[in-house]
Amino acid sequence: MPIEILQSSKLLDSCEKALAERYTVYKLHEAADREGLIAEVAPRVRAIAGAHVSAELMAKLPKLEIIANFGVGYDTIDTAAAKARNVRVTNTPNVLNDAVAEITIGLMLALARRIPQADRFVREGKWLKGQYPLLTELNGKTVGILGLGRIGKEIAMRAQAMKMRVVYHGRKRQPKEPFVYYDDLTAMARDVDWLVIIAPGGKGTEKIVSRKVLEALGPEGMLVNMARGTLIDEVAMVEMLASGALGGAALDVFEKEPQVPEALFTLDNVVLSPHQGSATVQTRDAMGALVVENLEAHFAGEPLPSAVV
Ligand code: 8YV
Repeated sequence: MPIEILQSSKLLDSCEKALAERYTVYKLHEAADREGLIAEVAPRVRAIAGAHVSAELMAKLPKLEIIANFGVGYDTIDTAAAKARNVRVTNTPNVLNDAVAEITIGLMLALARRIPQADRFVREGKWLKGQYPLLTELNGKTVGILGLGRIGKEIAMRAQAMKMRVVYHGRKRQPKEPFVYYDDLTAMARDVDWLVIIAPGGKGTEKIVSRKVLEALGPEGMLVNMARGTLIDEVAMVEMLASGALGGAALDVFEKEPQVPEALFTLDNVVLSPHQGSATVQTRDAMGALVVENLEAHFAGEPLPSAVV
């Protein structure tokens, strides 16, 4: 009898195919009658693949052994509840580091030189009537990285290639890293030209980029969020971008995405991106493969390639 698993969110075709070859998969995210499906399969489901798994859902699945999250960030999985129930949780680290780091630099350049706006300027025939404004460069500037983890380090390396000075803030100093460490985020924001957010989401980091931090970054400061919308006081950010109290922002993630505060749509000092940090075929394929590898290892009784619980 094949092992029965629940899929909790949309996955790549390659990943769904690999899962279907190995397991009997029930697609919860597509179910017209969600509760009906859960009640029917609950006595047999041993795994969940995908994101968004609450304590409530876990409580309905007495045979649940493992949740294989699609994504490095697992803030939509209640890991405390999983731990309490002896349910393992895995994520998809490392395979997305390069993709996220590349687009971070891309968005920084897009914001510094206002590349999307420049494209619109040409298309709208405005170049025929005048010059595009002179803007800024990355070289010579200081970037503060909030969260010098695996992706943060890849961003740091690429920022150095852009001739930027790198400093960082995180839970603790990493003595092996060559960059200056700030134990205070506001102090770092005051000293940098760019603040790049690449720390995990979840309760521990909610709104840590507060109004006070944004004020410290100031009217010349540039903000880049590649992590989760929850890390920023979004209301303060929108207000400050509109008033000029904050210089600019390149945003890949939002508090209630795909809903984006409409006030941002009219602002010229903002570059918006639809949560596409890891969104390349190559990287999403690798993330999907890691979801499958974790499940296979679990059911073979082998060590999990990337366990978080
Ligand atoms: C998402 C991400 O997983 O890995 C993460 O934490 O934010 C992304 O790679 C992706 O949006 C999944 O759909």
